[in-house]
Amino acid sequence: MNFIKSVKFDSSYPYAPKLKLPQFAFCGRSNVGKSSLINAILNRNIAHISKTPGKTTLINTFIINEMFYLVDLPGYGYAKRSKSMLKSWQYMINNYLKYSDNLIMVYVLIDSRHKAMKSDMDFIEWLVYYHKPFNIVFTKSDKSSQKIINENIENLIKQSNIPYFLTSAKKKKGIDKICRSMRINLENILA
Ligand SMILES: Nc1nc2c(ncn2[C@@H]2O[C@H](COP(=O)(O)OP(=O)(O)OP(=O)(O)O)[C@@H](O)[C@H]2O)c(=O)[nH]1
Ligand SMILES: [Mg+2]
Repeated sequence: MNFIKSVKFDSSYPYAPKLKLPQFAFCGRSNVGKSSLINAILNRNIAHISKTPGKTTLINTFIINEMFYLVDLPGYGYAKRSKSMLKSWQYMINNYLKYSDNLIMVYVLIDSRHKAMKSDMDFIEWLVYYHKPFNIVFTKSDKSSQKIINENIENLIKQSNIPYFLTSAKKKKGIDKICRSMRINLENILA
């Protein structure tokens, strides 16, 4: 089941772009695995990955099947950058999400090894406040025990019914489920 037929790098934007086609956006703390997840979904190394947090500083967009975008956003909460730089990133991310009228889904990535942090919770609250559709994606499941992962999932999801995925970009775990869900979301908006 591969619904990815064509992939084209579109652009690296230093500002919030106004995109015309439907979009899936990938957000989360620096180093959580946004670019790796995008590569796993697209089944190629097209988004830049780094061991150093803060690699993606621009909004990178990829056009899929000449029909929709995957949007790789800079990570939030990276402490080693200056305060003013963090503010301008935050502003760019928030501005993009706030004014994009063709946003199908925001994937909020959380490292499955750790409890969600304050910056994650703040970001989720922001999405709720602005009525943005979002799902949670727990990343790097190959790096931790099932027990810890379950605790971290339970801690965040609790009784809420936010859909979530458990993934490993490295082991290609949970990737099919995300693809299936993306396809259903696309079919719904195009119907
Ligand atoms: N073991 C393991 N490592 C992963 C996985 N996903 C990402 N990584 C590693 O985590 C590091 C960061 O991955 P990126 O995909 O660059 O993370 P990012 O969220 O795009 O980071 P920024 O662009 O800096 O915000 C890299 O060293 C990846 O190889 C995974 O599923 N398993
Ligand atoms: Mg990145």
